[in-house]
Amino acid sequence: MVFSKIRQGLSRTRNRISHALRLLAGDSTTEETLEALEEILYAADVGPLATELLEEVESELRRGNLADPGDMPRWLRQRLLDVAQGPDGVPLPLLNADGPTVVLVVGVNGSGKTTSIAKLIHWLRQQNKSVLVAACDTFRAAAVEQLAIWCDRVGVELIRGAQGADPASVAHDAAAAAKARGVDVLLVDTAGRLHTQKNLMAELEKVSRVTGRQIEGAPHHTVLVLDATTGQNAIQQARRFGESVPLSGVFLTKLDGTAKGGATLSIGHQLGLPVLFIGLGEGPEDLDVFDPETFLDALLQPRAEGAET
Ligand SMILES: Nc1nc2c(ncn2[C@@H]2O[C@H](COP(=O)(O)OP(=O)(O)O)[C@@H](O)[C@H]2O)c(=O)[nH]1
Ligand SMILES: [Mg+2]
Repeated sequence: MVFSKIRQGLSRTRNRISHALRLLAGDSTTEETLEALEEILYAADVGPLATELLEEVESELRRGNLADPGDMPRWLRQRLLDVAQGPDGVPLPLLNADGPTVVLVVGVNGSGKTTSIAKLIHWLRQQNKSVLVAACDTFRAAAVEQLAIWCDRVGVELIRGAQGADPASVAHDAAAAAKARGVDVLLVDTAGRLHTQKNLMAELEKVSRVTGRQIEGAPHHTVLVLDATTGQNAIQQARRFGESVPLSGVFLTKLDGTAKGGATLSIGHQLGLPVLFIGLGEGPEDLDVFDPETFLDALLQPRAEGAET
């Protein structure tokens, strides 16, 4: 995705931190510097990471480091980069050499699972990969219809059951079809809410297990979709899902429109999970493979003269 789109998506986060960044780059007292840094970190909602970084800076300053104006922005960028690079991610492209790669997509209702699947379809089709989709959110009729519309639009086959069908049986049929047709990727959409949290987790475990009976090693990836606008709340969600199904990484949605873009940086750090993709809009093309360097440049670079974002 073009840099300007990421910049635009992050503009609300960036607007909140740009003033403080200017202070950091100037010649200021220790106290002013720390205040500016604190403002940046809290504004971006990087969570507990803020306290850690502030303590680090204080000790650097005590030792007489970071004294030159200009040192601080460089230091901050480097430290945020270390954090954003996080644990070793799933190597992208995330596909098996032989046989279908099964990607289970999980997350709470409204986090953007179905939209993210449309984006993943678009991204995979651009790489000439064949895709099959399983509608395992059978709990809500509208959920299947929404997915059907996306699939129709791009000419990708959808495996669906009758309304209220057992999601595991849909997963079973879809995995069998993926194998028989030799598709590259099976994307599995799942429910985000059931009568109880316990039911939901049991269902996810079952869906996950069933695909593994059809295709060796499946699901090869379980991607947790998190809404960036929920900030630190997303961390709690991630923990709950992670207790039921092993997670490969995060698809962080709705980074356009939020001032909490910094959560992208802290999520990996707090959960030991890599951010794999970011969502920057409602359209199927609004996906980016998360790249910490590009992301940080988009977040921290001050507005260029004459630029509109
Ligand atoms: N602005 C924005 N909206 C998004 C993004 N991803 C999803 N949405 C919107 O969030 C809402 C819920 O998405 P949906 O895919 O139905 O969530 P699900 O319940 O997890 O399947 C919809 O209105 C989507 O258009 C994103 O990256 N940016
Ligand atoms: Mg959905």
